[in-house]
Amino acid sequence: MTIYSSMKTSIYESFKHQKSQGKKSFVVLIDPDEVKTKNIDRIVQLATQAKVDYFFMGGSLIMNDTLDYSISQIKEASNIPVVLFPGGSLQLSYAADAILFLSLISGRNPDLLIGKHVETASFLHASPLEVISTGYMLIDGGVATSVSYMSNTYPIPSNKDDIAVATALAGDLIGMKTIYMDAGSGARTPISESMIRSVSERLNIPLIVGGGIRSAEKALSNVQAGADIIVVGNAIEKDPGLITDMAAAVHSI
Ligand code: 1GP
Repeated sequence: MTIYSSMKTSIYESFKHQKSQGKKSFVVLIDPDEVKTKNIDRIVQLATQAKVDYFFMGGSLIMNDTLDYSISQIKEASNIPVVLFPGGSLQLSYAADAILFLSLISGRNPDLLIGKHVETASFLHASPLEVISTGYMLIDGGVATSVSYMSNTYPIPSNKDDIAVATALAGDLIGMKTIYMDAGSGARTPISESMIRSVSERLNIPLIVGGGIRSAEKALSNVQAGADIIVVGNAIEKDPGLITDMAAAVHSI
């Protein structure tokens, strides 16, 4: 019997279950173009020890064809689910467990609201991947980000909590299953606790937050403000040892 991707919900169910229990999740973001093989081994080992909840895989550019290989390396060494966080429609792999099906709802680029979705829908529907509809919101992080440039969209200004709330609510009302607020990889200023709190207080679906988080203290203050899932990439690429303290801080709630 064919199991269509749209029928699979186990990772999203775990997002919702954790939220209903008031528990928080920690995600390590791996850019398969930037992390060398030896770094992946170390990151996966530390992540397994620290009980990291998920790996997200993705980047803004495709430099090579290492995605399948990187995922298979992770799968050999750990049971942590791998979720695709694609920077483009070439970043698809059956080796992953799920994919964030991203709509860039902070922007006004129709290609990233419906165009790419049409291009990839048939592939995804027939794939074994769990597809998680995600309202993706880019928030100004103080530097021009790859996502902003590549998507040809402006981020939401960092002090406009009301616009962030309205955008997240619109995504929820449209029927998206989760909201991902991202200051962009390497953001100088991560998303403020004030904005996270304002959005999370009004949202019933899981809230993912990332971009420029560099310390366990920041990860903790973000979950205290209402983020359900914290994503860290850059800081861990530079210092994989951060995984232990960051995961412990997020799981302490
Ligand atoms: C970027 O939210 C992620 O899309 C993570 O950002 O690499 O800055 O941790 P960093």
